[in-house]
Amino acid sequence: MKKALITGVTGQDGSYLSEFLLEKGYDVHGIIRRSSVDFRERIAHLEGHPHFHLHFGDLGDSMSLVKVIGAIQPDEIYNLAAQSHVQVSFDSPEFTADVDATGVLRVLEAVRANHLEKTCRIYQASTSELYGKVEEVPQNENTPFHPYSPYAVAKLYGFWIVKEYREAYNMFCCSGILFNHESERRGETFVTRKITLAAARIAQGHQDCLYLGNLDSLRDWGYAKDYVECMWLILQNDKPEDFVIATGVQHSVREFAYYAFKYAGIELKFEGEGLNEKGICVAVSGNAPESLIGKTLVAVSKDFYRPTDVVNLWGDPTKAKAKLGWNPSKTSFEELVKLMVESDMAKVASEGAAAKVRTNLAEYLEKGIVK
Ligand code: NAP
Ligand code: F7E
Repeated sequence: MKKALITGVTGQDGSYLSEFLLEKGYDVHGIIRRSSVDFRERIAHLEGHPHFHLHFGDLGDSMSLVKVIGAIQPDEIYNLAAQSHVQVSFDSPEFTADVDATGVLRVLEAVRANHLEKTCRIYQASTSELYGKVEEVPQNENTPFHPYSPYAVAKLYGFWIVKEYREAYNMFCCSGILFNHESERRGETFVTRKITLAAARIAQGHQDCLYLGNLDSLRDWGYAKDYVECMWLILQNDKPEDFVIATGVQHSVREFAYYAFKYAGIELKFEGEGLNEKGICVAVSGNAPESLIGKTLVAVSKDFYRPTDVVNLWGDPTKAKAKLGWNPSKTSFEELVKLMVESDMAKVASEGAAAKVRTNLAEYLEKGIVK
């Protein structure tokens, strides 16, 4: 039985990848951080599975990585752990660098310290944020990088150190350059989930208005459940190579909001520009209250603008399609928005006002009010 080690197992991707690898018959080991609060909601359903094991470790602590990797002797490592929020990286740039840059080096060195460099394959969670202030559209494996946030700069180090260890020590280590991927399990401060939760709460009378930043920002959004398959495919390839993983389709934040509200039963019309733009309710359907008609339900706040923002991400997955046989169109943009809204409609219906309290906290975190 093959053994896989996942860092970042409690995150969105870690939870889907765990399910995927368990279904493939792997013995799955995950690293969790020792913390004062247990927050393992995304993997709670896997705890108790005979082939799912958790170990304490931290990307900031090389000794813990050497110990865990030595004890497990994994065939594959998926390094998904990161401070993954771009806005947070402006508030905590040093922490972000330590985890997202030096943390990658610590994983690679822990593999070498255990003399596993010939047998253990390593996947590094790289990102479309490397293209940052983009120099061409769409972006593929040959597009020049231009990182545009402390997060992206840290991830660029991760990308290059993986490439360096591949060439210097002949290790099977590769980066998946993944474009944005979302799901029902997406963290609540990322724009898609913030929108689907807000649309559900507004439709059910628990919130008055959703405040967003740059509505013009363009992203290539896919479904996280489809993307974790690619992480595995990259490690099953004959040789270690880096791959762009994307849908090849681009939409704006405004479009995402339009469809999310539509699936929550609210038709929006956007009026105005920049900070004065508003999404006004022009019609309702289903159980959404008629009293919403005429109200401003989406407004723009400068609190959610970034010092430098990446605004034109659009991936070209040709190489992954050809070499890995991966299908980038399994879940369409509209299907993705719909499944996220349906999940949040159900969540808000069962949690009611409690769902609002949680997200207010998440917004405080994003704005940096709670450090
Ligand atoms: P996520 O939901 O934010 O999960 C991040 C994970 O990293 C969590 O399990 C977190 O653990 C863990 N972590 C953070 N700091 C750590 C540390 N010092 N030591 C050990 N674990 C630590 O992220 P995601 O969306 O699943 O993304 C997975 C990876 O892909 C990340 O590296 C992200 O940067 C990258 N990526 C994501 C996307 C995307 O669109 N989702 C696109 C490209 C690349 P706690 O639960 O303890 O906080
Ligand atoms: O922002 C704009 C924001 O925070 C998307 C991470 O998984 O994907 C993710 O990073 C866009 C940006 O994701 C709000 O300015 C507008 O242009 O959802 P996001 P991200 O920054 O693209 C990449 C690939 C990763 O690697 C990261 O780990 O939406 N935006 N208004 C907003 N963003 C947020 N968060 N909140 C707003 O209110």
